Amino acid sequence: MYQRTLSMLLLFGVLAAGCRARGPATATPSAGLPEDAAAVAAQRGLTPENIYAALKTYTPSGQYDPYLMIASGGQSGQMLVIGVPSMRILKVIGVFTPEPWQGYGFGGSGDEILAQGDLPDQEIRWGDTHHPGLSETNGEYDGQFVFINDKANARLAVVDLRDFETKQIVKNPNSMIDHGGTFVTPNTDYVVEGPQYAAPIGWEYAPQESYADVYRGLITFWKFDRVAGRVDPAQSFQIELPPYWQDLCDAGKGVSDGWIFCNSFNTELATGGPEDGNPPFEAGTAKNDTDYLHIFDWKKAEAVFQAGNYDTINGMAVIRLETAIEEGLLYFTPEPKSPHGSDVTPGGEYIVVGGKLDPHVTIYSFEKIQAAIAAGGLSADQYGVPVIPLDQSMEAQVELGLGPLHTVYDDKGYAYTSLFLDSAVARWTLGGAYADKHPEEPWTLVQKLPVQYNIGHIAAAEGDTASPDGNYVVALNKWSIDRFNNVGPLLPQNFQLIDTSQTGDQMKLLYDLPIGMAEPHYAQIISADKVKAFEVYPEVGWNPETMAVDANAVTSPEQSRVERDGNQVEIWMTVVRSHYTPEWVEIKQGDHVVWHLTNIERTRDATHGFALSGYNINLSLEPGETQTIEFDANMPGTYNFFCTEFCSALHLEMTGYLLVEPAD
Ligand code: RUQ
Ligand code: CUA
Repeated sequence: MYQRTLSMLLLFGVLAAGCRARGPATATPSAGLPEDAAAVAAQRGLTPENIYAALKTYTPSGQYDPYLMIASGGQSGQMLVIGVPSMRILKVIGVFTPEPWQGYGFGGSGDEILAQGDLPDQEIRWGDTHHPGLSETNGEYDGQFVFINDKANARLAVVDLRDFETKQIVKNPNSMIDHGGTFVTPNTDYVVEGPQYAAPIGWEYAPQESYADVYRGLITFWKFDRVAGRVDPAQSFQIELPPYWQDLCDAGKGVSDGWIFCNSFNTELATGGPEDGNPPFEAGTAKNDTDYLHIFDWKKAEAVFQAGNYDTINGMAVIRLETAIEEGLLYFTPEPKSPHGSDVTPGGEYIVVGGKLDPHVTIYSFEKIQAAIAAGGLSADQYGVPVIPLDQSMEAQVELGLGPLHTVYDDKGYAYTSLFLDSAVARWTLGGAYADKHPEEPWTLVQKLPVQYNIGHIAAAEGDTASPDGNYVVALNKWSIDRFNNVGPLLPQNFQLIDTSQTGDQMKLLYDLPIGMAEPHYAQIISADKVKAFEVYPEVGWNPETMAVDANAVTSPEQSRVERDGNQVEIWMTVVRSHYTPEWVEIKQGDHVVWHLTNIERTRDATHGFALSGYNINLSLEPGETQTIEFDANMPGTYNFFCTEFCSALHLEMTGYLLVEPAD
């Protein structure tokens, strides 16, 4: 009897949570929770809100998520793939850091990709990934590629979503740190890498006193060749900027296609150094009441680049600041105190900028910006960049709370802004072109939902495309404090899933996902049906680096062989459940070994590993995949190679010997 009553109460709660505005729900006992479910709920102390959240997120075994969240992996240098709404982690993608499960960076083609990001005299094997940028067609995610930056070393990586593997890393030849990227232009013509802390172009030595004259900002337009699946540095260019600290950027789309917007701070040109009696950076960079939103005409910049109107610095085309001013590529407009974020509305009409020390978001009108540029007569900043007065560019300001950072959108005319200091997600109404989408006042705060804690970025389902979906928002919280079991003083980050399917003040917190591997920054959430990944590689012998059949693939054990030419030994090996062919490889100390391995399986998930003890070699060979390793057999001895994936009942038997005979 108690359980029957409880189940009615619980169901009532579930329904009430779903239709609070529509008056009391009238549940019948027969529609209640099953008694055993009600007992579980009672035993676990679940509230009606908890049960609603569980029903919104629980994903039965074998069912797929409708969305994939591609998240930055922060200091891990990697990327994460997470199912939404289940919040199940599906994959860590090795990007800037060797990744053992994928055999990325332990002898196979990952070594070459990682080496593309090295400096001439320094190997770099980690990254601080910040902002994933999915490739777009007409301002919509197209599911083909995702790009991400490494803030720590100013690099950019290209991941192909056919196999979720990194294909290319490019090192910015003129910057050593970046931040405001990656983001793409609406058809992925360019992958843009925005700068951060100013430095001399090419990071050459320049003393602090030369800051205003020599230090510069630099935004990079990496040309993306979609057919090759690679960035083409020869077709890429940069624009020199004043030494403000350009921060977060977004590409215009729709009506603002062809333009790019970046917030900035430190227009004070603060150089810090309290040890020399200067204000420290955090004070010096926050002195001015306003900084500058940077407004770029990238289509015109592309034309200037194509006309050859640039300097080549370290092999890269750099459009000089004076050229950018003369040609009308760059404009400024003021932004309030310590701005952060720059997020273009779905139709491209407005640009929303947060203010770390301002309770408002400021909304700029692209139309007004264009009118001001056309009217001319603008005054200039200290570097000669034309400045559009705020009252000529601003559409509205909305007071949201403390520490507004980033903004995403939905299909109901709402914007969602992360409030770092308030630890909340603010839902507010767009006006103007969006006012008829919702019944509320335009440009008004609708709801502030507390999150746990210190939210940085925010992501929404298809939330920065031309047509956001509007079902889910994820808060990417920097602190988790008391949310999880104590695992020591270094705490996981906390991704919190929020239900945004209902209008008005009905956002609900659904689920927490602890990220215990680094501090991710941004994430994007793509509709899962847009991603058409391979189930197995299309043909036996597939080389994931070239995305074609490898000339050294062998398709059957009969073709396996070992050939010697002087001290060069070349091995063609097949890999299949549950053996390597050949199983014994005998070479001599000092031999140079080139070893081709082909997984000839056609069965989904029949991945084999190849670990070679002692030689720091470790591969993952997915069905159909070919990899080549190359090493000098300097250490004599008896070594096993073995499979690291539990592929079959005879997985332990999947091994072989490498005998390295000592040189005499
Ligand atoms: S920003 S610290 Cu993405 Cu808010 Cu980098
Ligand atoms: Cu192949 Cu284990």
